[in-house]
Amino acid sequence: MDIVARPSEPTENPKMADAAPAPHAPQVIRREDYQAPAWLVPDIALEFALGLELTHVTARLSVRRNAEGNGGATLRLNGDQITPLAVRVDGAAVNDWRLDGPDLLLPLTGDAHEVEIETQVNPAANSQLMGLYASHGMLCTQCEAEGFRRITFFPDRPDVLSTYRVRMSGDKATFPVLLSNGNCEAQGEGADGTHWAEWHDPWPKPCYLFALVAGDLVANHDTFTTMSGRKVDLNIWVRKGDEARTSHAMDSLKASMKWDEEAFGREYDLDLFNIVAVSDFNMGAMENKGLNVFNTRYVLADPETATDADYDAIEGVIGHEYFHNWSGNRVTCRDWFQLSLKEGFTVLRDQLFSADMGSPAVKRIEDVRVLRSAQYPEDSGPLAHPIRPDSYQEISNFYTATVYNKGAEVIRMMRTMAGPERFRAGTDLYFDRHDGEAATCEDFVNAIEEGAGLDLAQFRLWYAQAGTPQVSASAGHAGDSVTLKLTQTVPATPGQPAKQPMPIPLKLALFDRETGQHNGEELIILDKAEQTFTFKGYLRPPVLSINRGFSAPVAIDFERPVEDLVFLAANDDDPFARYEAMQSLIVRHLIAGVGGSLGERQRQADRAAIAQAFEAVLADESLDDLMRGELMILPAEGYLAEQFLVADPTAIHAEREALKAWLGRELKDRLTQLHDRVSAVPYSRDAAARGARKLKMQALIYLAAGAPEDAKRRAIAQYRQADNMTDRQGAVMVLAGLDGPERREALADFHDRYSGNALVLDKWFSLQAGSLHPDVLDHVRALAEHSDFTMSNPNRVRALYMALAMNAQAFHAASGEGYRMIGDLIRKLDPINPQTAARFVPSLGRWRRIEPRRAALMRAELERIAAEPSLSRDVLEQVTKSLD
Ligand code: 0A1
Ligand code: ZN
Repeated sequence: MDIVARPSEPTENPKMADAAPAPHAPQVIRREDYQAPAWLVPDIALEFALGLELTHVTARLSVRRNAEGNGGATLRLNGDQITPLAVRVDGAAVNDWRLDGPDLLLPLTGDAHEVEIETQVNPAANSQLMGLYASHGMLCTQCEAEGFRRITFFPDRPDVLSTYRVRMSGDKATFPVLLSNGNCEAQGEGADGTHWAEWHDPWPKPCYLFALVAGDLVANHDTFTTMSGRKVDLNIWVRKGDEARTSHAMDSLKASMKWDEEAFGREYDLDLFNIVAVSDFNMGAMENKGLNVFNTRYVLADPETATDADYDAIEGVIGHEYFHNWSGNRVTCRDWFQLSLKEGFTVLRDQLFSADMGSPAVKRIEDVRVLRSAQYPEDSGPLAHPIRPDSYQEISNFYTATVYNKGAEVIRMMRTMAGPERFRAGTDLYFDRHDGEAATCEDFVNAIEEGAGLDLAQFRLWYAQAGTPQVSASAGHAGDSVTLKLTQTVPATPGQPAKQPMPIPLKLALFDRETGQHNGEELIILDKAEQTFTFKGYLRPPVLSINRGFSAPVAIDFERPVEDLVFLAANDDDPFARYEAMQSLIVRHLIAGVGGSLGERQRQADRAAIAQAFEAVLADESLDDLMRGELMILPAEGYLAEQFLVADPTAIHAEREALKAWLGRELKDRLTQLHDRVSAVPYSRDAAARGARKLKMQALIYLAAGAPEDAKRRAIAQYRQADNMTDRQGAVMVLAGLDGPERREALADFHDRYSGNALVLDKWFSLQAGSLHPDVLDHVRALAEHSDFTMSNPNRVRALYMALAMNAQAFHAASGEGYRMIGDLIRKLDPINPQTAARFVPSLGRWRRIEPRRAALMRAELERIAAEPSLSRDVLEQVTKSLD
C-alpha cells in the first residue's frame, strides 16, 4: 500500500479515503514471511470517555524496542478506519508521524518510550460489529482477530503481549455497569451524572483478548472455589428480564471450571470471571480474558424457549470459551496462521468435556456428523486449506470447520496414539513450557512428542496438507490368517497438487460372525501409500470393524456384503462403529439409487435390510433412547453429495425422501407406538427424558414422510400439549413442511406466543426457510420483508438465509432462484457486515461439484458478486477463490 505523507494538520487527515483497499488488488499474507515484532508493548493504559455515538479513546503505550526483532527506528501501529486526533511521545506532542494506508508510522529515537494517542469512534455506526460497537443501548467490543485496530492504533498481532489498565467513564444512567478484563480496582462518581471504573488485568495478553462492556445489565452471581481453595466470583450479565434464563449457563460454567482442573490440571487464575450476553454478535462467543462476551443464543435457556440441542450447545460453548483461558489466553498464538493451536485444541477439550457431561457415544457421533457435513465439503472445495494455512487475505475467513473441527481431530489422533495418560503428560509439558508465550503449532507438536513419547515426524503433515484422505480397504482370508490391504491417497487441493502419505491411526476389531465376539480392539497405523496387515488365529473369515470411534478423519472405501453391515449394525460393541454400519448401509443404497444403478430387486433387498436394521435398533433393549434416536438419523444430504464427483442435489433429496417415506410406511405401526410411548414421558432434563424427546422427533419425521395425515394429527396434538421448546419446535417443523391451514395456524401461534423473544423468533424464521414445503423460496421472499427481519442482526440473517442455503431442495431450485437470493443477500449485506456476508459464499462456491446446468447458474451468481465495484476483502477473497 502507498505510503501517504502526513498532512499538515493531523485532525484533518483524509485517512478514510487513503485506507480504502485498491479494488481487486488484495494483499496476500504468508506464513513464511513471519518476522518477530520490531517493538514490544509491555504495558498499555487505556482511557475511554464512553458515548453511544462518540467514544473518545486515549491509549498510553509503553513501547520497547525488541532485541529479537529487526525493525528500524519506526514504530508501526495498525489502524482501521480511525484517525489520530493527537500523538504524543514521552509527554510531548509530535508531528513527524505519517500514515501508511490505515497504519500509523512513528519514528522513535530511543529504545523505550511512552507513546500516547487519541482517537474517537462512533459505536452506534459500527454495523460490522468489530471493534467497539453499540447493541441495544449497551457498548461492547469484539477484537479477535483484528478489531482492536478499529479502537486505537496498536501493533495488532497476537505476539505482542501487554498488561492492560483500563479506565472508563460515562453516563451512569446509560451505563450503570462498567466492565473490562481482570479485576476492578477502583470506581467512583464523576460530574454531571457520570461515573467511572478502573480495571487492571495482571496477565499479559495480546490485544485481541481485550474487552470492554458498558450498559444497563443485571447479573446472575455465583462463586466457584478452585482446587487450591481460591474463591472466584462468577457473573453472567444479561439485559433486565433475561436473568431467569441464565442458570444452565452458570451450571455449565462451574462444571467447566471443575472439569478443566480434573481433566487437564488447569486452574482459573483471576478472582473474577464475567460473561456478558449480547444479541448482536458475529460468532458464537469470545474468550476475552476474564470477560467472555457471548452471543445470547449460547447463554439464555429455559425449557419453554430452548431446545435440548440449545442446552447442549450452551454447555459446549461455555466450556469452549472457558477452556480458552489456558489454551488460547495463558498460551496464545504467535500469528494467525497458528489459529488451530488454540482452536483445534480447545474444540477437542470442549468435545471431551461434553462427552464426560453426557453420553460419550452420542457426542462422538454428533461431532463426526458436524465434521462430515461442514468440514468435508470445505476440504473438497475451492476454499480447502490445511489446518495451519500457508496464506490468507482476510483472517476472518479462516475461522473454519477445518481449523476448528479438523484441527480437533488431528489433536485427537495424537491422543489416540499416545493414550489419555501420556497425552496428558504432553499437554502438561506444553502448558508448562509455553505459559505466558505466543506459541506455534510446531511448539505444540514438539511438546506432545516429548511429553507423550511419540514420534510425530511424519504426523506433522496433517498440519500442512489439506484434503480428506481416502483409504481403500480390501480383506482376504487364507488358513487362519486375515490379510487387510489398505491404500491411502490425499486428494489434490488448491495450491497442493501432490501429497505425501500421512500416518492414519485406525482402530479395528475382527468379529467372529457366529459368536458375535472379537478378540480385542487393535490400533494400526497406516503410514504408507499402500500397506498390508496380517492377523492370525481366524479360522473363519471375520467381519471387519474399522476406524472404530472414528479414530481418523478419513473416508473409508470398503466393498463388502450387505450382511456384514447388517451384522455390525446389530452387534458392534463400539457405538460409533454401529452407527457407521447403519449409515453405510443407507449411504450405499442412496448412492446407487441416485446413480441409477439400482435395479428394482436390489432396491427391495436394500430396503428390507435397512428396515431390518431399524427394527433391531427400535427393539434393542441395551440402547438408551438418546443413542436409539441417533441411530435413526439418515445421512445428511450434504454428506451424500460428497460421495459424488458431481452431484445432483435434487436427485439426492428425492432419493433420501423416498427412503424416508418408505420407512415411514413400512414401520408405521412401530413408529406410532414409539411416538405414543415417548409422548407419555414427562419433561425433565435427565437423559431418559431427553432421549424420549429425541425419539418423538424422529418418529414424527418418518411419519410425516410416510403417513402425512397421521403425522399432522400427531404434530398438532404435540404442539398443543407441548410444555417445552423441543416438542413445540419439532411439531412446527413437521407442520411447516406440510400443506393446509394447520401450517398457517401453528406458525402464527408460534410467532405470537414468542413475539418478544428474539432467539425464538430466529427459530420461527429458520423453521420456514429450512422446511420441506415446496414453496420455501416464496416464503423466504416474504419473510425478508417481515417487520421482524433485519439485516443488522447476524442471528436473524443467519436464521433466514443460512437455513435457506442449507435447504438443498430450495437452494438448488432448477430456476436458480435460490442461488440468486443468496447472491443478492451477499451483495446487500457486504457493506453492512462483511464478515457475516462472506460466510454465505461457500454455499455458491461448491459449483464445481454440482451438475453442469446448476453449476453454471451458481458460477454466474458468483460472477455477479465479483462484478460489484467495492467488495470487502472478506467477500472478495472467498469469491475470487471460488471462481479460480
Ligand atoms: N475465538 C472465538 C471465535 C471468534 C472469532 C472471531 C470473532 O469475531 C467476530 C468472534 C469470535 C472462539 O473460538 O470462540
Ligand atoms: Zn475458540
